[in-house]
Amino acid sequence: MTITAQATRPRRPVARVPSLAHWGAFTAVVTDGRVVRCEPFGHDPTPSPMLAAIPAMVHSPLRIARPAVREGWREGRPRTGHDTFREVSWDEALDLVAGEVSRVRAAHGAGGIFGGSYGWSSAGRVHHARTLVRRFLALGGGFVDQLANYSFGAAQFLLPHVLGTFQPVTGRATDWPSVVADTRLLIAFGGLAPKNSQVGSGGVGSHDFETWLRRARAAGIRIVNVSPLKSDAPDWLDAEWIAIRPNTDVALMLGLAHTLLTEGRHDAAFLDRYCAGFETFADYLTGRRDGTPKSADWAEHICGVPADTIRALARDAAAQPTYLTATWSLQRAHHGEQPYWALITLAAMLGGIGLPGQGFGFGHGSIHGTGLPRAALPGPDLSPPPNPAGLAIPVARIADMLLDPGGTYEFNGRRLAYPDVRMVYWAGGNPFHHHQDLNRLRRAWQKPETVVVHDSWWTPTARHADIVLPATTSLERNDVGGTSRDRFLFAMHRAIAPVGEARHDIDIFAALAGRLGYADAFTEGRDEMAWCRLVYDRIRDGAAAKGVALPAFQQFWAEGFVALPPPERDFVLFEEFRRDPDVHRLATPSGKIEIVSAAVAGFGYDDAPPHPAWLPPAEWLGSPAAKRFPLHLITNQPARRLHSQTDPGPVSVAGKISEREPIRLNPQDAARRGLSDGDIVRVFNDRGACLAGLVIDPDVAPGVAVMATGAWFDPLPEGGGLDVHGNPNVLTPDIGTSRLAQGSSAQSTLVEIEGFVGTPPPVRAFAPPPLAPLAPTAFVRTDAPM
Ligand SMILES: Nc1nc2c(c(=O)[nH]1)N[C@H]1C(S)=C(S)[C@@H](COP(=O)(O)OP(=O)(O)OC[C@H]3O[C@@H](n4cnc5c(=O)[nH]c(N)nc54)[C@H](O)[C@@H]3O)O[C@H]1N2
Ligand SMILES: Nc1nc2c(c(=O)[nH]1)N[C@H]1C(S)=C(S)[C@@H](COP(=O)(O)OP(=O)(O)OC[C@H]3O[C@@H](n4cnc5c(=O)[nH]c(N)nc54)[C@H](O)[C@@H]3O)O[C@H]1N2
Ligand SMILES: [Mo]
Repeated sequence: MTITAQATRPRRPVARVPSLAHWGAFTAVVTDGRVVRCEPFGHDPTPSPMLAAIPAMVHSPLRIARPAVREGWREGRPRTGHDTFREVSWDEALDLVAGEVSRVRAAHGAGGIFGGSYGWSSAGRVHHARTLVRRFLALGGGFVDQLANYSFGAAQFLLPHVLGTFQPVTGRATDWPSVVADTRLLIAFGGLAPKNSQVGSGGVGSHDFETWLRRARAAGIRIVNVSPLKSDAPDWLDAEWIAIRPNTDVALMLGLAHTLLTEGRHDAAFLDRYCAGFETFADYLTGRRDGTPKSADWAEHICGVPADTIRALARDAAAQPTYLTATWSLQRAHHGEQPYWALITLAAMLGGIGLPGQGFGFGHGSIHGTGLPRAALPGPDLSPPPNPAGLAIPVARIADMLLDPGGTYEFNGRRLAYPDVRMVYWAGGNPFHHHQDLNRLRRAWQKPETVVVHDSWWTPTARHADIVLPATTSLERNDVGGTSRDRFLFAMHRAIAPVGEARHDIDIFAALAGRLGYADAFTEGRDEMAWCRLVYDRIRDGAAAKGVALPAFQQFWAEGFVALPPPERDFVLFEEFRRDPDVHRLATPSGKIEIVSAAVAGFGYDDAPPHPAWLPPAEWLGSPAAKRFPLHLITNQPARRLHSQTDPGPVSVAGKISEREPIRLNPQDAARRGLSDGDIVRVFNDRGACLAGLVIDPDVAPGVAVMATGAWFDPLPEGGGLDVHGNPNVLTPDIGTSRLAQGSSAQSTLVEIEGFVGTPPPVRAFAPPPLAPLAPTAFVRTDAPM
């Protein structure tokens, strides 16, 4: 019977295709030209549930079907995010974009075009949109770029002063096997949340973080989670929770350091041989200069951790091999340079830097790959050529730049001026998700004459653009992916035909370069597969130079992946420096770890003094603003998506409460406000407000609210600064970490929360904008020179 039924059902062809997302490698199962399922990579012990969002996103009604132009652009009407778009042909769209690039370049030079285009784009090097837009603009004569990233912008500019390099923040940390074997006490500032290690820029083959955490647990290592959020350490880790007040880690670290110093538990020999400036710092610790000893009692009043706990932890850390880690979130805060400098100093006082399982590391609990053993071989790389204009702003200063052309600012010892940008070109990023104080960004965003965006979906940024070009997704093209922090490299095979009229970013830029007269420079005569081969062959050559043989491209492509060998020995951060600090000097002026930096002193910045110091952030629970806004809002990375990517997909949507992004609050704080689980609440401060769905959560420290980033920005059309969906960046401050690094200060945000009264406005972010039908000549310039 069954046999007959099967025989009569038409068999649909099924293709199985290797592919890769930032959150994992998978096999795309394709039926009738549609991706129906993503099966996790066979070598992945803990695949990310986020893979399940991909099929719905690839075939989503939010896909941009064809090029579109905003009505009102030519008339200079403001960009509202609610405008109607008119669909146009590719030829017309490409003519318009090429025309604008050459018009702005001719009239205003390279400084008129902003192409920093910050954003994660997709996994896969050949089609990495942000790289491609910078390549296109660099080869065309230059543009204004963005420096560093939102992830660790403060660390990137501080650490070279302290360690001579920022490599320790990019994931090159002491390998987990060394920690498991030799650490006895692991103090994790910001915790060790597995939610974050789902993701790696470039793609993840094997999610090994949980495996290593479980081994650390099994080895009996005592683990302390210092965080406002208990769930930053999974329950099964049995970590102790030190519920710290947000943004006060420096005070805790100073309290620990003070205890070590005053009780003579610090490693004076290490400080003498390997560090510069400890004496001066010690004067600060003891209060010899400012009259305030940074004692455990002093620290308790700031960070809320009992002084006895601080003293006991300092003694325990001095008594056994201790490893200190800090997540990147600590430095994404006002004065975010300080906790990193203080952590390094604390590790130096403990004396274990360069020894197995001791010292410090950054980014465990932030991202996939930190501390994972992997041979030091190159990863996929196709960096864009240098920007001939040499223009760039610190990444998070975009609104300042647009609002203040010609205005000056301080940055890492230099005084610089903002360019006068007339055109913004974005491909592969979503600033209307990622930037702080989105209501301010919306005002700044009115400044450029033209905004061009490539995306696959009608994101909030696409809706704030003038010319929108539809890009294919990874499933629609061939590519090579992976990162230098993962054990695998991946072939990414085209699974389906482009959806709608979408084109590959690389082909869009090649067509534009053709119109502008430099197609050959852009393409270098390569097609898609030739680029894939180039990326792979570079890795293969790099590996061969280190004595590691990788298969030829054809074999790699046919098999879909290649596994890289394990390292010969565990990497231990600063092992060589420790062994011989004269031969392996650090690239700092003193050749040592700079606890005091003469270079930083020379800048004369009161917001970045010459040694680690407690500098209260502009907003925290101890600041005057806390009287009106008594909750510190942590906007952490979302467990159910990558930033804003796949927010409309089923995995993220399943986590929403009455369609809004969840906000978590301690039971006491909820009760004080008369709020119940599941309520729709209004979260607000002077910068704006958003709606959210309340989750009462005892794992959140009192006085703290937690809301993930990435809900698609959905401002009320009638204005008023209210986002109805729950993008917390309407609340965050748009200020640099300090004049030194000018990083994002997203984590320094105070808010108040109240119940929302009345009928909540509908969420419209997940419906495409109003589209007027194809009109071939609607946007031909009337003022074009003859
Ligand atoms: N409040 C607060 N804000 C934050 C943070 C925080 O902690 N708190 N964290 C910050 C950090 S660390 C980061 S890294 C940023 C992340 O900010 P972004 O990197 O901007 O966020 P994504 O959502 O990953 O945006 C990538 C965009 O690229 C698009 N895209 C994907 N593939 C392609 C493609 O092939 N072609 C094209 N053209 N487009 C594509 C996606 O659809 C999406 O719109 O957010 C920052 N913002
Ligand atoms: N699932 C998922 N994973 C991701 C991403 C994603 O979008 N989704 N994004 C990736 C990217 S681009 C980046 S840059 C990394 C970011 O990595 P992180 O910046 O480390 O990530 P967050 O989740 O913002 O913060 C980690 C934890 O730090 C705690 N924390 C916040 N403020 C403080 C503080 O002042 N003191 C202490 N002690 N703890 C604090 C929060 O409770 C938070 O859960 O995450 C990556 N991982
Ligand atoms: Mo990031």
